[in-house]
Amino acid sequence: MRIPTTLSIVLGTVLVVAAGVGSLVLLKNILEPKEAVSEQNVEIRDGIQYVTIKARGGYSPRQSRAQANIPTRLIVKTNGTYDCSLALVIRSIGYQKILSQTGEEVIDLGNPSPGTLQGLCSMGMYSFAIAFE
Ligand SMILES: [Cu+2]
Repeated sequence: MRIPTTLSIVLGTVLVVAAGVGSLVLLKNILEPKEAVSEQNVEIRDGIQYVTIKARGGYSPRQSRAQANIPTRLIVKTNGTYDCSLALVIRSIGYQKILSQTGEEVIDLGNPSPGTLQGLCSMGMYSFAIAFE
């Protein structure tokens, strides 16, 4: 019965390691809520700043920080979105549109001045804000 014993030790070790990794991932998700980090949705590529917001059951992240006075595009991503976050309004730039249920809407914001840009669903239930600094 040597081989089965070895096999069960190996399997046991694999299970313990897998459980350990699983709890670490769980712990990491608890300790680092995604909402807390907004910088990850802002990137500058080839001199253009892209701010990405997900729209589904509201907008996320709700608060973002970006640089003012550089060419900026807002990307609003939908993915099987059927709620009113599809009805996007950005009053300060006179923008209003019903987005497609799955896709990416690219909105040219020009070179935003310092200040806060706010997006809302058409009835004002859901919102997001981007602080340009
Ligand atoms: Cu709404």
